[in-house]
Amino acid sequence: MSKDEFLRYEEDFHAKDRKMHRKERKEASQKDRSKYKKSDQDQKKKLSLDSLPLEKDETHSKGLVLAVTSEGIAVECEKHIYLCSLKGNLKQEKSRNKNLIVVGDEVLFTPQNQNEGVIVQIEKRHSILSRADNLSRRKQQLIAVNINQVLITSSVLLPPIKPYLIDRYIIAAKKGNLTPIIVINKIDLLDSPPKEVPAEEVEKEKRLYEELLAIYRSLQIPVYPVSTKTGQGIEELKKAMQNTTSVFSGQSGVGKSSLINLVVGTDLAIGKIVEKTSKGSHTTSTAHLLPLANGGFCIDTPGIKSFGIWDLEKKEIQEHFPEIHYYSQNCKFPDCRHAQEPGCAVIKAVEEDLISSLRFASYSALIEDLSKEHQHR
Ligand SMILES: Nc1nc2c(ncn2[C@@H]2O[C@H](COP(=O)(O)OP(=O)(O)OP(=O)(O)O)[C@@H](O)[C@H]2O)c(=O)[nH]1
Ligand SMILES: [Mg+2]
Ligand SMILES: [Zn+2]
Repeated sequence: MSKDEFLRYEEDFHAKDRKMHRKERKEASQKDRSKYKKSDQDQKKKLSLDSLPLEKDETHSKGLVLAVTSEGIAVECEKHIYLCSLKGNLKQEKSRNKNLIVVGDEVLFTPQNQNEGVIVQIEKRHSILSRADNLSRRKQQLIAVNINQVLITSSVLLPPIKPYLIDRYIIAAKKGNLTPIIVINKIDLLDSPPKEVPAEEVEKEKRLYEELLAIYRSLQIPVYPVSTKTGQGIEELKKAMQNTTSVFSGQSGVGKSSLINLVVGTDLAIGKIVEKTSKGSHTTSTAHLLPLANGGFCIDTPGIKSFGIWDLEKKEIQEHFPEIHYYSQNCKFPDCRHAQEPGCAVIKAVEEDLISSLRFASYSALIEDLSKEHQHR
């Protein structure tokens, strides 16, 4: 599949006549297959194939996972895109994982014909952005892998900034070996707020925004205030994304796809995909990997509603809040939970505004979440 064909495929995938296309594709691939004798042999051996060692003459190609859809895994190899499936034995280890393969994965695959292949191996990952599965919380849901930085994207007013969500992403990033970077989009709305938002809410959001800038700058986590409407901060963001790999993640509607359109440039026709897949609402439904003109790539992901951190132990939470950890050394009790204990230096520091009450609220909510989970076990 060429890149153009893949883009078309993506559009088809979301089109109303989905079934029709599936049928056409099946017929096309059957036609294709008949041209390849080796694939026919593979078919005959299908039942025992999984347990056999790889054939000597079987060639494996190295590829990069661009997207995982219900129709297949799009793998890029030398500018060509194959729609792949996972080899049977790779599907086994499922107990703790909601998904086994994700955008950013490097794989070895066996091309079956010009458009299709079978993934035989997933290479070791150097970073993982994941979260706890929304429903059960017992499974890890991979968002993207092998990425250097996560652009934690939020917006002001529509929808409003959610500090606790940002804090959760920061922890997930650090646990997964990614650098956290905060992007606050729709900055234009602070100066020209939408009519439906009451003035006091705008004022409140402005104060929250200023406070967050101060907090994260003091924690040395970069913050990029941006606007796709005015172009503010876009050049700086572009620079931060150059020659590296980034994943945009955050709530739905904050402007991840809009930002990517601006940064990646219109020549790649990304805007078209986003528009066509969404029938007006612009909602991204699958994670995509997109190359950048000057090296590196970025990943667009569907918006999330909530974010549970995967594999987080209660005792490690405090390490992720350096300012809380710092003041906790003066608590009267060494095992102080900073709840209602007498002589708690953390609560005192919050009261004296030495620790941000927003950060303390994030911390307390995480502790409470984990306590609830333990009760359910
Ligand atoms: N005022 C204002 N609106 C913006 C800005 N950036 C994006 N929007 C609007 O916000 C809406 C959502 O943008 P998207 O880019 O689709 O958001 P998303 O984060 O990709 O959303 P999901 O794909 O659902 O996760 C669109 O209507 C955009 O026009 C901005 O800087 N300012
Ligand atoms: Mg989107
Ligand atoms: Zn304490």
